[in-house]
Amino acid sequence: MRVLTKDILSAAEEGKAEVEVSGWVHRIRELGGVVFVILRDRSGLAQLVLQEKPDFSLESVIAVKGTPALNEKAPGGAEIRVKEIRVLSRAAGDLPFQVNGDVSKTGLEAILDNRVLSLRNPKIRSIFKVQATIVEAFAEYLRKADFTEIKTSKLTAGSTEGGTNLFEVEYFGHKVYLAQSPQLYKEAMVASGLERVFEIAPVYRAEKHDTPRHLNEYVSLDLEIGFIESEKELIELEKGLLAHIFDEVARKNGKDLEAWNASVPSALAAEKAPTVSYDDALKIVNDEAANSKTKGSGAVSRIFDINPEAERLLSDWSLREHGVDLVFVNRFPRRYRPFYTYPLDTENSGADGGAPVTLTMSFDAIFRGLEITSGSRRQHDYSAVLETLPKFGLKPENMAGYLAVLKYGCPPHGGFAIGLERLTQKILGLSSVKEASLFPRDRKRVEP
Ligand code: AMO
Repeated sequence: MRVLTKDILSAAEEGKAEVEVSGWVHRIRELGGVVFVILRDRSGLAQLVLQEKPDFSLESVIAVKGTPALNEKAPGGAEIRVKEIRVLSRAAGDLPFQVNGDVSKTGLEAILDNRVLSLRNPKIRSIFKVQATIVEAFAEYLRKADFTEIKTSKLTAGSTEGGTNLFEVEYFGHKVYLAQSPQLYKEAMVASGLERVFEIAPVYRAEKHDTPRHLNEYVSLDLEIGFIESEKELIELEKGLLAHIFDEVARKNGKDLEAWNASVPSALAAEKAPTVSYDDALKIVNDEAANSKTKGSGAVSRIFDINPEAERLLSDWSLREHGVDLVFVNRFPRRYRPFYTYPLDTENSGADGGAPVTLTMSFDAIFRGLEITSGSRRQHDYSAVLETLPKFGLKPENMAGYLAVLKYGCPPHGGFAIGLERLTQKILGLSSVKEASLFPRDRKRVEP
């Protein structure tokens, strides 16, 4: 009977005479004439006891038959005394990556250069088990709330999020672009009458930055919803959604969290995350920075924007004041948001008492010092969008499809997008977002 390594203990306890297991050779150790092979399969590790020297090397794929026996010293509390071995695939002896090594001591470049092998390391693979739970929980929560899942084209005629970071694609003799987001399509699907939609798909940003927070291709967890009045409803929706994701990760990925010495906020804590306006957020970060200066951590210059440093300070503040390092910032000035964002009719005096600034019904979610979400209510008024496009360097004639959505009856609507790799990174405390992408694309990496 073929079993998984995790079931060897119960097979031993039940006194089964023989089981079969198969997997990869994780480790080989010889001790006083006996050979111990640690076998790895999708469920974990198991000890095999062999009487003869093996004729296979690490990472070979084998199937063995033998008797399960209790042994407290073996991983999982049991082992298999092997009677028969079949080598299903022999691995070459010159492994370029030590799969069974301590990856916390391995540099990111080595991990990514040897991606197909580094993904065999159980700790590294656990990142993608957590990621799978996030995706599942995101979809599950929204399906229950009557959302419909959609899949939209990743080839577009133009920009949605700002013109500079587009990848061009040669398309039958003319130029098209890889989608920066499903923004305009998800809005179209709200207006199609579905009203509530979500999409889980890769998007593309030709960012030149090589930072721990940027990928050139990432998975966007997008949603869009009709008949809202302001971004505040979206923030409430995201709190419930994140609370569910955190709960599911805690329930399903206990061992994976343990491997990274990580934990998720409780659902209750996520629901209590504060919302602060952009202006208040700037005051908070400057106060926080000034306070840390008086504690002697060096000179601090004024922060004028919610930059990475500000995101970190806001998270610290939220953890201290509200018990959760998740914070929503809303009401961003117009200049920071894309053309489709709904403006507020009130103006503030400008963060530093300068010229009046138009604010928007927009928000970001910052989790553990990193922006994981952007969202907003959208401008659904056809003539207002026509007026706005040129101010953002966009040509109405290139956006006929989108404009038709607004021209022929579109409800007030809004939505947001969570970066899947960033959320995974922050749940597990990974130092770079690239670690949370199976095959990350950055400026110098399109292989493997
Ligand atoms: P935005 O451009 O802010 O908004 O992206 C939304 C979220 O996607 C993630 N993200 C990234 N992750 C990794 N690498 C990148 N280069 C990268 N860029 C963005 C972040 C970010 O918060 N259409 C809007 C969303 C909306 O309003 O519905 C949009 O795409 O987590």
